[in-house]
Amino acid sequence: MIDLRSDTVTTPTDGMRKAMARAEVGDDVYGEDPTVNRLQDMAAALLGKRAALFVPSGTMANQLAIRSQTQPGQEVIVESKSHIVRYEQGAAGALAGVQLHWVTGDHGIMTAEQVEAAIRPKDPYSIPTALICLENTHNAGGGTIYPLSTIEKIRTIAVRHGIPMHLDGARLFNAVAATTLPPTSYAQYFETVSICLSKGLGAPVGSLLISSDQQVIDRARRFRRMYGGAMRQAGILAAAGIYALEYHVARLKDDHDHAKKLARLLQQIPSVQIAPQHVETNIVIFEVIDQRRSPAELVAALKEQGVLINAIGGRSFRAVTHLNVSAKQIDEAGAIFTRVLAR
Ligand code: TLP
Repeated sequence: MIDLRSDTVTTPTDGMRKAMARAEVGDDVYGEDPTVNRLQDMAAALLGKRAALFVPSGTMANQLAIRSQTQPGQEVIVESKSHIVRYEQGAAGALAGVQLHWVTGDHGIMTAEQVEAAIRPKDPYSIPTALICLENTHNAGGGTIYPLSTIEKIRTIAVRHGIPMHLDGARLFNAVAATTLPPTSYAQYFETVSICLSKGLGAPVGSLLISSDQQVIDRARRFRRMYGGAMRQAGILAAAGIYALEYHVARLKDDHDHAKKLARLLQQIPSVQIAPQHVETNIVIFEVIDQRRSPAELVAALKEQGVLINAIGGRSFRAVTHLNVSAKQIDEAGAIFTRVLAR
């Protein structure tokens, strides 16, 4: 089976499993797990920040960023197709008590003008804007890379209004691999950044919230406990994360080449609508015009032939490349797509 549903389906490599088995551990609620501490220090240093917190999921990292930098009754600016809006089960409202202000970007990318227009005036009637969140790469936008110049312009506006910024960098290292820019070049514009180890980087579990402000991380540590995310001998998981950051960043480039190849193969199928120039990293979003079969039926027909993808609403589908999919399997997947979709 060629599983292109997500890069979250990756499984630990032999080298990663060995690192996990060897990991020195302690009780992380006491701050005594040396491997967790090493991962946190490593991640903070990589992004040029002061401190980091290891958490079970990307969702928790984003939610801790929101909870730790806002007060109930405030507003957070987010892109309308962002993970925070679409896939976090309303957590920002339910857990942080904030309201989300959606801005619709182009392939997930908001302009500085749009962000500025969304900032509420400081008057007795308006809800205060407390945080601006960007997503890089943008998942539902199609793995889009945020242009650094756009981030810089948004930052200038945020600073002018005294509003902190959070980056959902679940796939920040895909942007890093694609642009060859250092992670610090992106991270410098944000008070907090979340990164996921369990997507293209291939770790089984784990994300980090990273910040330039030790107090934000201290608050996030307390809320992590509140949200049930404080773990004990988590060094076994952190060891996988360290291994992922050491060995699996450079190879993300292969996933991007595979995604571009897949996009070119899909483009040749008459019923498929795709803009290969928008495939910038490891996510391929395309539409299938098929009057006879529903999206669920198309997914089932592809599965029967050995390819798994996700239907993501309307006539759109998402295929994601990752370390468990080889170049040969991309060619095989292309042939299966042609066979099933051209039918
Ligand atoms: N994305 C998953 C699904 O939840 C949609 C996927 O298959 O792509 N930020 C971004 C940009 C993400 O894409 C995801 C996961 C998360 C945060 C949350 O990470 P987890 O799943 O670890 O909570």
